[in-house]
This record gives sequence, C-alpha cells and structure tokens, in this order.
Amino acid sequence: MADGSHNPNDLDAYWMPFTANRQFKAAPRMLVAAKDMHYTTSDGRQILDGTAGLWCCNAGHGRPEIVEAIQKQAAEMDYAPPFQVGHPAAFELASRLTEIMPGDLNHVFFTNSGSESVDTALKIALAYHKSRGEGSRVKFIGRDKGYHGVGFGGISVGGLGNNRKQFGNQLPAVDHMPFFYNRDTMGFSKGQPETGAEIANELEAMVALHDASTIAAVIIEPMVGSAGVFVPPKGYLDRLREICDKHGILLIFDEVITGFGRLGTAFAVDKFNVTPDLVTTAKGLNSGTVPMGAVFVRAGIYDTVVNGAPEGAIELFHGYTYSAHPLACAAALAAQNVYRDENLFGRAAELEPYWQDAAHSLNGSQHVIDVRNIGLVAGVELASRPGKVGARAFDVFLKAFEKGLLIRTTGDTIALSPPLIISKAQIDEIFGMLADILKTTD
Ligand code: PXG
Repeated sequence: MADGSHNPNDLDAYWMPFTANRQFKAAPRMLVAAKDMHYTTSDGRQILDGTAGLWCCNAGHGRPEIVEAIQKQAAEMDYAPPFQVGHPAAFELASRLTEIMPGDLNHVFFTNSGSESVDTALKIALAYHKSRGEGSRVKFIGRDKGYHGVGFGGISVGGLGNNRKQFGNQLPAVDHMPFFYNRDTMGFSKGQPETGAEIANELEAMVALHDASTIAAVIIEPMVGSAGVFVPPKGYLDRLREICDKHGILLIFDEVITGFGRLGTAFAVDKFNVTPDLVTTAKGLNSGTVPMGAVFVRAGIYDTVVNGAPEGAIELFHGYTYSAHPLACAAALAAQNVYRDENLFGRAAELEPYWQDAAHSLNGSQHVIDVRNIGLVAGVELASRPGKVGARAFDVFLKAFEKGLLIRTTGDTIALSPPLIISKAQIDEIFGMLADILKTTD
C-alpha cells in the first residue's frame, strides 16, 4: 500500500547496520515495494534505483521468474541440512555456475553473504597450504582501502580504518599493499587508467620482508567498490598474478560486487583476463533476492584438500547451517536464467560507452574532483567540505532521495551501480538529476 500505514510506530528496537541510527530514526526513509528499476517509498513515491539495491539486484526488482522459483521451492521443500545430506538444486547450481566461470575455477562452496565468502576463501587457502605440508604459510596480504566484509577475517585483510577501529583485535598475521590510485595521474580516467601498474611491485617487496614461506594468500577486489569505485590500471592485476605465481602464493579476487555482470562480463576475471585461485561472490548471485554467497575454487586446490584427507574423513571442517539453502539455490538458478536469457551481462557491456559518457558529463559540475567508471559502475568524487568528510555527498544523497533517485555514498564519493536492465533514458535521468542537485549543493 502506498500510504503512510506501512510505517511502524516504534523505530527504536531495530539497530540498523552501517547507519546513523539517531539521524535516520528522526527522519526515516522507508522503502515498501520494488519493481524493475524502481522502489516505492512508504509515502508512495517512486525512487529510481541507481545502486541495484546495494550492488546486488542485477536483474532488477520483482522479476516474476525469480519470485515464482522462490515461492515454488518454499512450498516444495523449505529447508534441507547441507551436512552429510544434499538436495539437487545445490549440485545443479554449482555446475551451472562453473559453466560461466572461466578456467579451472570449477568447484563451488556456498555461503550466505560476501563476508562469509571471504572468511571461507581465507580458510580454504590455509587448509590448502596445510594439506601440501606448508603449514607455515599463514599470513594474508590485503590492500589499503580494501573492503572484504565485516567478519574478523574480512576486516583484518580489509584496509578501511573505520571498519576496524572499534574492534581492536584482528587477525595478527596480515599486512597490506599500498593503494594503487593517484588522482593526479589517474583522475577522470575512462575505464582503466593507462599508467600506474608498477605499484604492484610493492608486493614483491612485501614478500621479501615476510618471506614467501609465511604467506598463504593475497586478497584484493579487482575493482575497488565500497571505498569509492577505483579501477585498477592496465597491467596491475597481471603483475600481482605473476608475483603470486613466482612465490607459490594464492591470489583471491573478491568479486562480491564485480561478479555476475557488473563489469559487462560474467566476472572481473573475464574483464581483466587474469585468473585468480579463488573467487568470492555473493550479491548478484541470485540478484540479491535471498542471502547467498559462493566461493569458486580451482580444481587443484579442491583436489589437494579433499584427496589429502583420509578416505571417509570430512575434508574441510567448515560450513554454515544455511549453506546452499534451497530458497537461495532456487532463486540463483532462476536469476542465472534471467541473466542468460536476456543477455544482461552483454547488455551491460553494450551500455558501457553510453554510461561512461553520461558519467563524465559531470566533469565540470560544481564540487566534482574526479569521475571513475567501468562496466555499469561509476564513482563521482566531490571535494569535501573543510573538516567534514562525507557531509557534502550525504547532502546529495538526501536530495536525490527526495527527488526520486537512490544513490550510495562513501566519504564524498557518489557510487552508482544500477540494475543491468537500465534504459538509456534512465541513465540520462540519473546523471541529469545529479547535475541539477550539484548546482544547488553548497
Ligand atoms: N566483499 C566485497 C568486495 C564487498 O563489496 C563484502 C565482501 C561483504 O558482503 P556482505 O554480503 O557480507 O555484506 C562486500 C559488501 C557500499 C557497501 O556501501 C558495499 C558492501 C556492503 C555494504 C556497503 O558500497 N559490499
């Protein structure tokens, strides 16, 4: 119903995640329905979804094929334990997913979120080295500004101070590569910056410092999402791959955001043509409809861990009650059908030049100090108000919501990542609205 009756009387009990609770509860923004490219608010307004929910609803909202698959599965079998018994959709989905993932990343471990996918990948990396008799490889190398979810593993390898500072205790054996972005040389790049790959050589220095025999894995986002949309320079990921290969270190791509078409290819693996050893995913896996994540693992890693255990033994002491939940699997199979039947990853690739031009049309707007883009992602960075990082972008967020557009902000960067079904007219609408809002933002 599109009237105020949806609003609950008491907002106090719900402790909202990553939200200024007091500010929100004083002036709530409530979404009550969603269809295709739009949300409906509790006061009956249509909001254009510029962020695919939270980088996840890649097929758009309320897709009948996905809704019906979830309904059918709920009625047929609501839940099945994933330990020592199975259900067909889990196996079918894993096989389907390995068909679109290149190379020999052909085994899949299911989780319920990106954070769990990250913890799972880190644990598999450790288990792999242990199985090979190299149990001394326990360290992880992440990168400054990295976001890998909010588990203790994820915040440890992650490089965002705000996500760590309240929680003192992290994984001890972690180090971080420097961030690759330099606005002076890379600002307003369209797609991948041409120069700057040499900063990947810092990994070589870190290996020399720690010694390769202590390092299990390097984990990075192939495109930095949460910290504000940063696209790696050409050659950077290839160089990391070379260094990892040289030293027997596993390379993990965190594709929680980039997976399932966001860059105009199934995975960043395809876009950048660099194959890691493990790939973490979630979000777009079932278009954000039921919590689910998946970790893709190369055949050699699976074989080593599984064949290294005695016959009849559980090979990996890890898993979740809701791993491969039937509803999540049904939703994922249906979402994958929509992606395939509507060629949505190809559609994102086709729209990329139009999207790029539209995003860069904000170059020259008041406050804009950088625009970055790749696939159907854009980051528009605004100059911060003195001493108030994030305040200006948050103002833009509030005005956009008021005008009927959902954006995401991080610091003073506006992040945009619409459903892959977006039309050119809606792309114009997003950037037109932002241009107008920036004119009236101090
Ligand atoms: N890895 C990456 C690369 C992510 O982007 C996670 C892991 C964790 O996923 P879960 O499902 O545990 O949240 C993410 C999540 C933002 C924003 O503002 C992005 C995420 C989460 C919250 C906010 O860009 N990405």
